[in-house]
Amino acid sequence: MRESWRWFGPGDPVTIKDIRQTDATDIVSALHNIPSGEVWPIDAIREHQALIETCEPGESTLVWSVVESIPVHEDIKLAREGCQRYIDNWVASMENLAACGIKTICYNFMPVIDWTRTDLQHRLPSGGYALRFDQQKFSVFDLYILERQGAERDYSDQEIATARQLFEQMSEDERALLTRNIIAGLPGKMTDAYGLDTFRAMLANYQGMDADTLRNNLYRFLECVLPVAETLGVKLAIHPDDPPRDMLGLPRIICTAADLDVLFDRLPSPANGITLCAGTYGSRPDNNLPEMAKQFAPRIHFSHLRGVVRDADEQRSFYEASHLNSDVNIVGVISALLAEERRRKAEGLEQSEIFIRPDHGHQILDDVNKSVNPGYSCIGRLKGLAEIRGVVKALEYLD
Ligand code: DNO
Repeated sequence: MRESWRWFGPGDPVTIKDIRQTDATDIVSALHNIPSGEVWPIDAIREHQALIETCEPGESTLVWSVVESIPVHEDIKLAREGCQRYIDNWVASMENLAACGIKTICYNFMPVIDWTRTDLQHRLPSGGYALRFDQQKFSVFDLYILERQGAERDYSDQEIATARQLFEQMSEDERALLTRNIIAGLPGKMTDAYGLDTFRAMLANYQGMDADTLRNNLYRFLECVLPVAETLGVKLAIHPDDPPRDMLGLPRIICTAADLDVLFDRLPSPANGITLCAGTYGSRPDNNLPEMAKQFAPRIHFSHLRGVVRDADEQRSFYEASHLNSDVNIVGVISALLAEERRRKAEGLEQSEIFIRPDHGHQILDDVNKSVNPGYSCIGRLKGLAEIRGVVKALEYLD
C-alpha cells in the first residue's frame, strides 16, 4: 500500500511540512488554479511538483504520485460541438503529467456537481464534526430553494409535504447555508462556484439527457484518452458519483458494480481503471464493498478509504463515520487490496502497490477552531490514516 495524502496546494491550511509528519509517502494533488478545459503546462506541473518534492537534507521525501483530478470540461459531458478541443487539452495535460513522472490520474464524469453534502459541520456525540448528506434537506433545496422545474416528479407526496414543512421552519440564514454547502461549499470541486441562476442554467443544459447518452459521451472521451494513456503507462481512475445516484434531474453513471461492468465491457483497456472510493460506493446499501474490491481488483489504481453510516429510516441519508466503524467493511476492503497487491507482485508488475489515502476526516481537537477544508482537516485524517495503517499491519502479520 502506498499511503498518500491529498494536498490542495499552497493555500491548503495543512502544509507539506505537516504532511511529512504523518509519515505518508505520496501526495495526491492537482493544479486547482487552472480553469477547467485548459492545458496544464509542463512548467506549472514542475513548479507544483517542486513545492511537494523539495526537502531539506535528511527530511523524509514526499512524491507527487496521483492527480486528483484533471477536470473534465462540461462540454465534453454534453458532447457539445467543439468539445474535441477540450478532449485534446485533457490529453495534453495527461501527456505533460506523464513527462513529469506522474502517472495515476483520478477524474470523474459527474455532470454539473461534483461531490455533494448538505451539512459540513454535523456534530458528533464526541464533540467533533463530520460531513453529512441529509436527503430531506436536499429535497428542500431542490424543491423550494432551487425550485427546479419538474422536481416534484422525483419525490413522493409525503416527501414533498415534509420538505415544505422543513423549508418553512428554516431561517433565511439556514437556507443560505444549505445553498452554499450544496453548490459551492466543498474543496476540490471540479466546477466553479456559482449562484443559483447560473446553477439553474447549467442544469438546464442537461435537460432530457439520459444515462445512455451520458455514457456514450464518456466513451467518446475515453476512446481518445485511453490509447494515449496506454502508450504513456498512465493509469486512469474514475471516481464514483457521490452520492451514487441520479440527482437534480441529472443522470449519474458510475454508481454501482453494474455500472462498472458496463464500462469495462465496452472499454477493456488496462489503462481504464477506478478510484475505489469506499465511502461513496458504500453510501448505497446494495454496494458490497469487499466484493467490489475483489471483483474489480485489477482495475483499482487508487482507493479512498473511509466509511459512512446511513440513517436507519432513510438509507439515502448518511454521515461520514470514523474510518473503521461504519456501514462499510473497511477491513474487508483493505484485505482485498492487499491480496491484489500480492497478485500483482507475483505477476512481476512494475507497480504492484496501490495508492490509498485516508479520505475525509472528522474535525476534532485543535482543528475545531481552525479554518479547514471541509473533510480535509489534518488531525481527523491522521486518525483515519493511523487506523488504516493498523489494519494493514495486522493483516500483513496474519498473512
Ligand atoms: C471529495 C473527492 C472528490 C473527488 C472527485 C474526483 O472528497 O473525493 O472531489 O476528488 O470527484 O474527480
